[in-house]
Amino acid sequence: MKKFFTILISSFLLHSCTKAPEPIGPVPSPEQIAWHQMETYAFVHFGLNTFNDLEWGGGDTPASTFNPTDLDCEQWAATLKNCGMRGVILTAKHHDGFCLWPTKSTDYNISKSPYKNGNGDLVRELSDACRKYGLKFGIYLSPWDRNNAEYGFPGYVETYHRQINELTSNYGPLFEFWFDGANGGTGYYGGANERRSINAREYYDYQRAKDTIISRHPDAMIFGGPCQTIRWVGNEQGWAGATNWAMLNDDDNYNQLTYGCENGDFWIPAEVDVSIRPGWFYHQREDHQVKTLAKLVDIYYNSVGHNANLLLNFPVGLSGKIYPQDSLHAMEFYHTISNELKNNLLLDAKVYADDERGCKFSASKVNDGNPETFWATNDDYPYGSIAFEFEKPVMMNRVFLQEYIALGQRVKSFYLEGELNGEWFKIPTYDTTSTIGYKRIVRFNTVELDKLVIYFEDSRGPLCISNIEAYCAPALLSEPTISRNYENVVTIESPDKNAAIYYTVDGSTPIVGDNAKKYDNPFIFNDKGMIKAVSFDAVSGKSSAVSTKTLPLPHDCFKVISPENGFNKIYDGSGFSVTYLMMENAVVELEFNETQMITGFSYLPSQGRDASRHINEYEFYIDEKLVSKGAFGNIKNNPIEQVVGFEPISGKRVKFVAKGNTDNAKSCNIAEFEIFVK
Ligand code: FUL
Repeated sequence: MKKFFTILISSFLLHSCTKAPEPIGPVPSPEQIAWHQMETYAFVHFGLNTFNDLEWGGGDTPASTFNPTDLDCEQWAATLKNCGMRGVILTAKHHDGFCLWPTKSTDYNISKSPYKNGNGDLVRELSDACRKYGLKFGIYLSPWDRNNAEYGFPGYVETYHRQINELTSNYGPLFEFWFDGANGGTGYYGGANERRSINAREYYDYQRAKDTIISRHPDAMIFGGPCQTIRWVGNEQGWAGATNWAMLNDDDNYNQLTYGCENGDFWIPAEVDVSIRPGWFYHQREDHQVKTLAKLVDIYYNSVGHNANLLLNFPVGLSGKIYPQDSLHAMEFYHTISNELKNNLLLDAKVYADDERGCKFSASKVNDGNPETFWATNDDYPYGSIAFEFEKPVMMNRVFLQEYIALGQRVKSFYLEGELNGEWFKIPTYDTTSTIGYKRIVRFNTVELDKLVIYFEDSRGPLCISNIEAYCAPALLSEPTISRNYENVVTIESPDKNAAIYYTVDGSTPIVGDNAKKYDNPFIFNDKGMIKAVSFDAVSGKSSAVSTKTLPLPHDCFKVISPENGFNKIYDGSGFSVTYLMMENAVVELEFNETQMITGFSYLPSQGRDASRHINEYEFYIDEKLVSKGAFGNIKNNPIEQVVGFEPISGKRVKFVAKGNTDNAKSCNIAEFEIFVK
């Protein structure tokens, strides 16, 4: 009897302290939770566009042009694996309609190309390689088809479903199926060459598509369309809102795509798709525009760190391989993030909260390393605070939080406070601290702390926090960028807000604590000269490599004779503000106030994404005498700054004349033009 009562009492106690909070809907499906856990995976855009230097082929590009000479899907898979990617999504068909597998649904496919003499099947090759390298595999199948004669009519819908059928039947487990939002417009359409528009929500019969996919791949996420289970984030720049709910009500509302909807009825989390280069497909002209390490790291914190998954695109090149600079940057990115989030400062910290829902949901669950346990507050407590106490002071600049999303996304607002030597202070963060969701990583400038407290000010119900970590990421220490605008204001920027910047203006190498000045604000520099700068991390005492900017004479030292308008954009230090000149008068002519010893000039073509009309032939005169003429050989493919130098020539008036441009167009572009003098 006694034994019975003991069991009864202990089971009562156990029950009273083990009841989890009620879910607050909507909640994710187990498949969606598994997808959240993938966090980072790759996109590959490859197809006819690659071989025709296009982003959106019209549907009339001959299949015979698809001719990779050295295609190696295993190289893709091995590279992507080494970059920390957990899966790959392949553009099995882009808007041009060309299918990368030997489909029976259309002749416009890989079997009509020279690749493997028509016996290739890229979907097979990549899915096999993914399996071999332990990557999940997904498919992008553009609904819009600019090749198909029946596009816009019922016939194409059947063709499209046939393609979905083939792809879901023959290529192993799929983790994601991507329906692109771009729809309808001009196209070849079997020779009709016209504009066709459809109502995308109805035309494609997405419900049938979803049924087919899910019946064969129950774990797969559906991206896009009216039956989606994950959503587009509303931009292709690589960021989700700092406030980011996984819920959605209205997928036509762009604001909701980026920030989600607190009271949304559906769990439809965001996926951030962004390319490692400006374009989705490979273009040689973008070889110098592979995103920098600093940019990729920022993208990570603005996507994975903002409760979204990151889908990073690799435009496979003409040879059929991922380019070395792309894989190098992506690998550095992976190692940097892994290193930044390596030593969890909270593992050994003492933790306590102001409210706990009994023993099973105690504060200690946030740093027990188990994602299935969580700290929860009582039902009447939709807020709360949690404190971490360190044995000795720690340096910190990242806090990493996760909610137990199986019970819904709850937190609406929180902030961080630190304590050092008994002094409390609020920690200023880089962006708003509002929602958390599956994962939120908060960045701030390095602070020293004895204690960290996180105040959850508002929540949709009792808190359910499964994990909290904190880190001190070393500064990235990329070289700063130096630029001077038309008003002679010099700005120096470091991609890492944690790093200080030091500089010199006399051409000497900046040494922190010696000749270098600390940069706090932009400053005027109205002379010619050389500015050098470094990023400096006070925590490690390390400096970046030195960046150097040679500044020509400021514009008040000369009179602009040509062009009449737009010289301010040519002399503002930005490759993105561009002046276009008609070829018959594509002249930059300047007259110095005083005679100068001229040593050369530089021309920077537009750095815009789809820039064309770069000057590729020029003449250069000093005091009406031709001193240099020539061509900028590879400027179409590699539109970087073109520098021409010569032995010093004394003169007052200089003239740069564009004699040709890369597109034989009537006008040409100039982003920047500078004259160098001794
Ligand atoms: C866009 C498409 O139009 C682009 O070409 C690319 O495929 C990108 C991922 O989605 O909407």
